[in-house]
Amino acid sequence: MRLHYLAALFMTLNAAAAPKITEVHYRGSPEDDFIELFYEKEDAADDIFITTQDNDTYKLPPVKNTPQDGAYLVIRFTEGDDDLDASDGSALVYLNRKTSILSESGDEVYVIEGDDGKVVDFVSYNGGNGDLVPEGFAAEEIKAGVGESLQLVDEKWLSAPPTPGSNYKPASIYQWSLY
Ligand SMILES: [Ca+2]
Ligand SMILES: [Ca+2]
Repeated sequence: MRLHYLAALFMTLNAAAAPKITEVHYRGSPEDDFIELFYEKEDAADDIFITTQDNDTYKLPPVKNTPQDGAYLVIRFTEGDDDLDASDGSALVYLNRKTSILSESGDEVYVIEGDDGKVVDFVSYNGGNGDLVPEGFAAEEIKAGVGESLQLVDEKWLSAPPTPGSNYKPASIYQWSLY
């Protein structure tokens, strides 16, 4: 009985899994800027949307071959060749725009799952630009330094040199620049 209960619980947790935001690069040119998501192997891959709620909602293509320890999807805004094979730990998608979807003066980033619009992850920076903070999330008082991006390291947001497709590993805590 106990085993059955645990199996059911595990399946429920898996069903709720979805990618999370791990990096936001908003201070560069449209070609430089990107959003990075981290996919666990079991994360839903085929019904995920990204938006800043400024007339820019995009459905993300499914990421394939996510390895056991997960993979990063780098979302770039201009034109290029997608690489949706995450077997090497990262994948890349281009939204084919002329401009970044990230406002340099402040914005919100939402990861949405399914057609019912459930927000599965959220971050805002520089005070946002007026869109709602979803229930269960908080507005973060964070901003990136010049030439740097916001990165989630050990559950904390910090500003560091960009690491699209991988995670930032500071040699010491003194290399973290917090704003
Ligand atoms: Ca916004
Ligand atoms: Ca990164």
